[in-house]
Amino acid sequence: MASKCGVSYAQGLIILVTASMLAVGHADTIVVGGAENWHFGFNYTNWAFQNSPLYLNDTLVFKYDPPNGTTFPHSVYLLRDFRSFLRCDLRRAKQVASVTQGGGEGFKFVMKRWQPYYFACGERAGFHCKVGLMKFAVMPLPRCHIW
Ligand SMILES: *[C@@H]1O[C@H](CO)[C@@H](O)[C@H](O)[C@H]1NC(C)=O
Ligand SMILES: *[C@@H]1O[C@H](CO)[C@@H](O)[C@H](O)[C@H]1NC(C)=O
Ligand SMILES: *[C@@H]1O[C@H](CO)[C@@H](O)[C@H](O)[C@H]1NC(C)=O
Ligand SMILES: [Cu+2]
Repeated sequence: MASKCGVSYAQGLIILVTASMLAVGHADTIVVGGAENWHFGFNYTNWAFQNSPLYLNDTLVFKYDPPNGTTFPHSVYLLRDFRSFLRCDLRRAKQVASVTQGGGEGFKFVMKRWQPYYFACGERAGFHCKVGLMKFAVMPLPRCHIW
């Protein structure tokens, strides 16, 4: 994935310029959990670990069925910091997607800032986050370093 960034000096300045032009505006769309989507009991920390690195402007897609008689509701929150992430502390967390927004094509979140993002499901006062493992942290990287 990062191969575009691995331009060596031997490949010359022309390629470097072209590569950096291509890199601007390039971004991937990643479904959180892959085929598992966003559900209770899947290890999203492990998923994030296996799918890293992610990059600035990449889009994360959270897919989960809206609540009905048979499905459990889920949601997406951004936790405030690493400490609240560890504890699944939802106080002062920011809801970014409601229980209905994960339907259809899913809820899309673009990581626009160079900062850690602490995602969690906010349902059942942290139970989904804590026991259901519905949380993960991402630090999106700049796609290309300029040497
Ligand atoms: C991310 O997208 C914004 C607006 O679409 C753009 O201005 C910015 O350069 C992009 N950043 C990166 C690292 O590609
Ligand atoms: C989830 O995955 C992480 C990273 O692989 C691992 O350290 C952790 O023990 C796993 N958690 C559970 C409850 O299996
Ligand atoms: C609830 O949603 C699930 C998944 O979309 C679907 O399989 C199920 O039939 C739905 N149940 C009801 C009662 O609508
Ligand atoms: Cu949940």
